[in-house]
Amino acid sequence: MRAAIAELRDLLAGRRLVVVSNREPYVHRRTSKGVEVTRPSGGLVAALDPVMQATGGTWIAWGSGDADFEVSDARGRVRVPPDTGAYTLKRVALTEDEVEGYYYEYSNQALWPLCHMAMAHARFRRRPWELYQAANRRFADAVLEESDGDALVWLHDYHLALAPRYIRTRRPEQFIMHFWHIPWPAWDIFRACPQRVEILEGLLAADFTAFQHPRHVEHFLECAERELGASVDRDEGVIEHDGRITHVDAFPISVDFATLDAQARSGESERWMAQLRKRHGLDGKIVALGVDRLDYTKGIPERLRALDRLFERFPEFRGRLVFVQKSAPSRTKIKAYRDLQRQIEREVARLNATWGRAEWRPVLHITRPLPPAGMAALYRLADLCVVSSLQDGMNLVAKEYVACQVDRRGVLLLSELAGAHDELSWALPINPYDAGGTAATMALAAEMPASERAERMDHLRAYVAEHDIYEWMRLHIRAAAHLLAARAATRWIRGRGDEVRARIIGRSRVALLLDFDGTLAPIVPVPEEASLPAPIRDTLNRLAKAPEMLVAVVSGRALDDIRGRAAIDGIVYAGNHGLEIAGPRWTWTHPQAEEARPLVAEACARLGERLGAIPGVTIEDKQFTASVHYRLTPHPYVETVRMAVYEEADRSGGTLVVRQGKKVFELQPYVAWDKGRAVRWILERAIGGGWAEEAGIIYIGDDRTDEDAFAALPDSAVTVKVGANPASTAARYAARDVHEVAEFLQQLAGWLGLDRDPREVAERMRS
Ligand code: GDG
Repeated sequence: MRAAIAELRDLLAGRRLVVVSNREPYVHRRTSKGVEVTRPSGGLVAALDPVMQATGGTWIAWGSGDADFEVSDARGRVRVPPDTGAYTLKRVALTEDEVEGYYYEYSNQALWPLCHMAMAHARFRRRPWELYQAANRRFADAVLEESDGDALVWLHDYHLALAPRYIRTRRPEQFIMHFWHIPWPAWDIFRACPQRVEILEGLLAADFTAFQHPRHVEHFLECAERELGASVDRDEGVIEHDGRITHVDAFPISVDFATLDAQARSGESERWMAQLRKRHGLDGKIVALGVDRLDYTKGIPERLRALDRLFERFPEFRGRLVFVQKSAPSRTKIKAYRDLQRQIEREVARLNATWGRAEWRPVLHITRPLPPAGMAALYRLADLCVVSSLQDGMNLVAKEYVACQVDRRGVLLLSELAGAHDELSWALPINPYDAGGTAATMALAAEMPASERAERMDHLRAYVAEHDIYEWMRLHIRAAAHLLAARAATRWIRGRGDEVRARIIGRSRVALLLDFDGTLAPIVPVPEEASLPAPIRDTLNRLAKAPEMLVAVVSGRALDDIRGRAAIDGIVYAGNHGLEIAGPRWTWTHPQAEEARPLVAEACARLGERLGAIPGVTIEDKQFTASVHYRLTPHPYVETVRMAVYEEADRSGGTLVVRQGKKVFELQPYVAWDKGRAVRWILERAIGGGWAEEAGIIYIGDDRTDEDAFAALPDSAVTVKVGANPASTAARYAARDVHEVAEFLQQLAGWLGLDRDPREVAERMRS
């Protein structure tokens, strides 16, 4: 652990870690003996607390203890742990109304059931949503108050989906991470949420958003794509939305293996084992165990049903097997949770009445709190542990059981629907909805030979030991460190004049290749309204007239459109991502694109009929391709648009494919051609075979499609990505926006001495 923490410190490189979660790591409560401090159990606190102690950052959380603000300063801050005061705990005060609306209602009765696909429990009411927003604002305020822009802000879970956005708005440069501990649902479920756009946009304001499982990542990417029209790179795990980039990945959470292992071996735990055995008559019995917060997602009634089936179908276990259900009552203010608690109590009583005998009670339900040594003892003595979640982000109980199984006697039965399932492949899989199947697996586990149990448990223990909570922390901090390094390495073109100049001046030619929308012309809601700002037109006109200069505009627009819109004489235009290219006196069209032309026309006609009535949709027939824009289309209609476009691609039998751009679906011919191939073609035609050596090349673009051009050009080229957050680009340089592009073009004109006599200019270029 010490080595892991040292590594985390290195990775942080002096940056302050600011953790933000709903639950606080230390709670101060008033008792008859005065104020007492307790540390809530749970994986997150157990993992992050030692790191915070070692790195001395700030932890921001809701101050839920009734003496919390008595022991804190005027800003809600207190040093913790109480004995060493190694880091700052900043408590956020929430009103009773906010706790009710933000925590009990919106977090736990809207987002929790939504994400666990338990829609029968979900309700989305307006007032709780407002309070959820208010509470998220308070957390964001606390972050801004307690940190500077250099800190690494790490938010946790579904309670804080909006806070990233509130922080970003007020501090654009802040590095923000978010970890979502629960599942992210499939889009078909997520779209039931009336606040889905705000939730997604809240999370997308983070630089890095992580989930427990790759499936959750996939779902999230799909939701961003479908709901927001964000552009999504599934291979890279990158979402681009509103000019920002968010990286998305899966980092499965784990437990502090070494500490749990040591706890389970301790004399204290051994005393607890003896005591539990004696008190509950467990000696000589097969002990099966369930450990849960009392939550409807954990599948406790389903587990008891399977137990009923076990005693019914496998009579040999009657009198021999005891099921210990260790439950922690949870969210008891919510009716569904109180109902569940009663249901479980009834079921336990029924099972004991049906199967029990004077000397044998089949089910023990323990709801009293046990200290860590008591929990470790339960895990260590259990022959079977049954985790039967109906949905679960991860499920730490499964990993805690493995870590405490120091005698390697136990068998883990693990729901296929828990996030842990794919990692813990040496567990026995169960389907919680299949009571008969689960009962049969319990019987198999109970009779499993000792050698097989040990072998399975060895594999499980080796896995969890290696992939422990410190490894999870390391993955996060390392990802953050990489992104920060990439950000620091961003070579803003502004201020790098000498370096850029050296790449261009002195060659016999200069080639300036430019994307249009978002690069030369600011993005506007309606594409027809995009126009070239006058100062840029003026500079480009001067550049175009320079001798030995090649200027080309390479756009996704149709050739005629881009030519008319840019309206600069004597330059090369490439339309339709280079499928049609024209110089001052010639035009070329890709031969395969020509063949697709009639199909595009038919598709446009049909799309016009189908989508004509949908507000905000514009269909642009660009002859070789078609663009269906939906920037102004209300969200509920976007799916209809998407389906219609994909149907056209299907209908073409593979001749046309769909590409998604910024709020636009493009229907294009399936040809091996892109802006990269197009610019190489232009350079070859205009300059000749030696273009790579002869010309100083500049390519500037903001779009995903410009990446093909960045990658296709030689290392010596000046490639420039336009965007505020240009991580993960193949371009060498970056410009923040159209203004910086304009500034650079001016600078280029200056280097070429374009206000001077053209002969002098030619001379300067050779010098
Ligand atoms: C969320 C996600 C994800 C349970 N009963 C008792 C007790 N516990 C402790 C366990 C464990 C923790 O509570 C429960 O952790 P889980 O992972 O099972 O579930 P959630 O609370 O739903 O947590 C989940 C987790 O976040 C972390 O990312 O794995 O998927 O839903 O530590 O030991 N502890 C005690 N008595 C109990 O009766 N002392």
